[in-house]
Amino acid sequence: MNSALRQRLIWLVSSLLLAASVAAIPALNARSASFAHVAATNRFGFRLVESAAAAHVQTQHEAPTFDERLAHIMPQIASTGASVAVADFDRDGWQDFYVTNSREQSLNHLYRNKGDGTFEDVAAALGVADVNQRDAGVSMGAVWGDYDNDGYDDLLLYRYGRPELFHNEQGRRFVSTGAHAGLPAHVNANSATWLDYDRDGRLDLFIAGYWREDIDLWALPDTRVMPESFEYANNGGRKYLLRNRGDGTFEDRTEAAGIRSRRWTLAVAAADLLGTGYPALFLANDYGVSELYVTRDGRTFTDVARESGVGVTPKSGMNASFGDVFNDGRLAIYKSNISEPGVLVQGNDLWVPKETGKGGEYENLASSLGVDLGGWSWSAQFGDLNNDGTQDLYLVNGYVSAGERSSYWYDFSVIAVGHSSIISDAANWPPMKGRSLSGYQRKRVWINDGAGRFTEVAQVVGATDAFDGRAAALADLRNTGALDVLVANQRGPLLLYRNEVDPARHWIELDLEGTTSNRSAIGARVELQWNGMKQLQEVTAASGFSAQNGRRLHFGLGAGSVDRAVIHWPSGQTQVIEKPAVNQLHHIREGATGLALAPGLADPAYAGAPAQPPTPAPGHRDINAR
Ligand SMILES: [Ca+2]
Ligand SMILES: [Ca+2]
Ligand SMILES: [Ca+2]
Ligand SMILES: [Ca+2]
Repeated sequence: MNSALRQRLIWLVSSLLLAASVAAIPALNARSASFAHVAATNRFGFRLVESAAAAHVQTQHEAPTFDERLAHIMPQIASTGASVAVADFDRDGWQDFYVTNSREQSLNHLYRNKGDGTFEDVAAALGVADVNQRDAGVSMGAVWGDYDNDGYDDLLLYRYGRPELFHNEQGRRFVSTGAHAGLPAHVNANSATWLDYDRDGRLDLFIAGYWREDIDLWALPDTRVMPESFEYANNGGRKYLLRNRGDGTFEDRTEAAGIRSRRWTLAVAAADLLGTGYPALFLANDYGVSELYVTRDGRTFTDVARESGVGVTPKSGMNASFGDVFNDGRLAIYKSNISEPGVLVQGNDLWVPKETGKGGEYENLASSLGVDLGGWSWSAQFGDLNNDGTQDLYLVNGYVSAGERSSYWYDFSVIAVGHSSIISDAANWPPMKGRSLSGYQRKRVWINDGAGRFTEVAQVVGATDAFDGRAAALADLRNTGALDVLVANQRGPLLLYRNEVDPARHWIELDLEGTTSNRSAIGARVELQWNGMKQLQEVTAASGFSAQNGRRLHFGLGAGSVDRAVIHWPSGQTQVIEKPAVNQLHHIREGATGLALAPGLADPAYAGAPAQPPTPAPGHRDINAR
């Protein structure tokens, strides 16, 4: 442990008791929020209205109960598993979402969007509800991707237990691929994503372990299972890079690819961050530094986190998301950490590529842009919430909300400065005894003015909940051109914030479908040229913490129109759409506008694909039909 952090922690040991007073802040803010909410649309161009119940979405996340030798700190051990992942699984033009639960025998939910503002839970009927058991494990999250390119998104479920891949049978049911797929037998995973790292047109999988994979959390070998350090822990779970063979099976290429991380990974996301043409993997790690794995040949990866700057300062990484925050065509990385006023202020990281560098060098601008303090932060997602053409940031937080006037922070800081032999043994961790640890926190909604200033507006626009947020996902659930917000809370309800955006503001959405590239278009990058400016977005799978946004790209435009959309497909093709109509969702198939296919990339995997997509929902336009 470096001396600066040690001093800070020792200092807080002697100065605690401040944490309890933080719990009073949400109540004060709630009082002023009701006045401000009315004017929010005028002031910021949008407001959020929590409407889960009206949308017939009523779920309550429940946590598992692990080995009784962890009972004294169970709220910390069983602190994750509330997740949400968006996809239009039945291809009816309305985006649906999957919600996980984590108690043994509890049920997960698949909310099918009925298109009338309400949802129905079809998880049980379609075979993806009853997936939390003592032997197979309990859900930590899920991520959608069409691994067999049949046009229907398939579902990868990751657990503290056995990861499971469900094949989507044309939106009518899900069938577990079981052991046939060749996935690992047991991973204590908090994150996974789909990416086509070798760009062969088939989605590959990355699953990141948190706890060691040989640990059965219901039957510990002993209590020496905790991280060996709060800053330099290398005794976490292994990672899995699983290459899609194209026959429904996956091969483990982790070792061959040079990925040997043993860090405690909480979040992973993939995008072409360094302009190699291949996706890079960013890993947000708890108890240590981040990792940034880059490939230039689609075979081997190198961790460039240290030289790029993103992997120097050890913190408590819990989020990985990407956004072009300055509309200059460069993706910044947002990683969340822990900040507790007066106690421990790590600050969240916003890693922005340096202008002067040739690529691959980042600087942390979170503090100077005002997006560093987010409490005990989890998911943070970029998206244009107010359709003005800039990427805003929605963050959820809160760790354990229990006794409102008692805090575990003092005991937590004592264990944090211990010797590794002390820290790594759960038996040494002080009992929580019903106390809170960074509970009841205010969420953050940062609006980006495009010039380097973010304004925090959560209470004003209506994001006033104080649950222990884990996953947040953004998606236009009503096909209105506004990004609605889904929030999955640990031991709390799933929230659906309907986004009401000033209708005078223009938008455009692009629903990309690969033909030579993977059909989900994951890794496709769109540069939208608009009003003499540009916005860059890349289609990703996992984003945030245990979350997946809607995969359609949503761009706000203010009062503007679009000059052109330049699409860089993972196959290497570039496709240009001139002057696409605004206030429309456009469905764009790779290569369908008559541009030549790159030679040698025709893939027989598409031979059996449906020739026609279903009829688009109202408000959609199939750009290929023009
Ligand atoms: Ca649907
Ligand atoms: Ca599929
Ligand atoms: Ca592949
Ligand atoms: Ca904006």
